[in-house]
Amino acid sequence: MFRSLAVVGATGAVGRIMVELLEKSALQFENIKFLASKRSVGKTLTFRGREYSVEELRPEAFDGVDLAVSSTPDEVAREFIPEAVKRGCVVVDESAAWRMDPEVPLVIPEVNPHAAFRHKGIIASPNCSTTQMVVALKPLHDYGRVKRVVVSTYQAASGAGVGGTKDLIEGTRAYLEDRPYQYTTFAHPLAFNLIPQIGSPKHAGYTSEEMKMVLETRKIMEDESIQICATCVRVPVANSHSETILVETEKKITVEKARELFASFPGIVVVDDLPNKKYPMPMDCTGRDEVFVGRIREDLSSPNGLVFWCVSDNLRKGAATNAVQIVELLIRGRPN
Ligand code: 2RA
Repeated sequence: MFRSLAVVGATGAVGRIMVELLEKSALQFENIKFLASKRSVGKTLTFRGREYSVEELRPEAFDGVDLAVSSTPDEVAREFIPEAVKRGCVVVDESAAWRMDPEVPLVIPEVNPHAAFRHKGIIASPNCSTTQMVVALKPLHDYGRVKRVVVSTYQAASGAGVGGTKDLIEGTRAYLEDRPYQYTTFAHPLAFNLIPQIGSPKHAGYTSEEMKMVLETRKIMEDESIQICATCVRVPVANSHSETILVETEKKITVEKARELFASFPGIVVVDDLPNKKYPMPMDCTGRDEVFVGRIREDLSSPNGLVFWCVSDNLRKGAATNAVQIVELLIRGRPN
């Protein structure tokens, strides 16, 4: 049914990883094309030993395309995705443009695969900070029903795009050489600093990034009663987001049980050995497709509280990997 594929935003940071993951996957397509903004037209891309020219993202580029996987800025996704759908193409979208549309399923394949098959042409992939948290919450929710979550994030510079990474590297260099640097992506210096704002002011003193963690989590978990308090912070880490997650469940989950639940859930790796200084760290998780958890302990201040540390590559499971897994899910077909 899906014979031809387009990768939209193929030359961007997430797009490049999508191409790499598709190349390594077992997926086969009769036709594949790579689309990007005018700026990238003429660039070439090698895919499974063949060279492809990057084509311009235009509505007509979707003629004859069955399936697209897309990573673009929100405004581009708002404009082009309806054009693709009009032409019979199913789009897996990494942007935030369509995530909260009630007609659009928001999917993490390990968590709510069934939702993907309700699509009307668009399937959205969640925000990076939401995805890793929800993967970790799902086994706890299935066992003990999650009632409340307090999460603080430590988000890497790469989450803000290539400009974010450049700001971190150049800003660090300038700081060490004691010369000024004009940050282009961040509103404040990131080197040797933290910025407790990601996104724009959105609701009651919370930012758009924090509200994504609240609203997207409830949509994916199909449970509007889950209470979530999020604080999102940009940290001077190159790649991979980290989170401290405090979860209160209806049924008590002991540390041993949590470890067992995490370890048996697909896509989660437990690294939890405090005496031997073993826990997930951004450097170790970069380039990996899983969600890593560690520092699992009881919350000493509440009867059914559990706290843990969660790290994942924001460009991979937080973006490209999840989108490609949705493509694999669609091709594999509905779970029984
Ligand atoms: C960030 N979560 O890290 C965003 C990217 N979607 O800025």
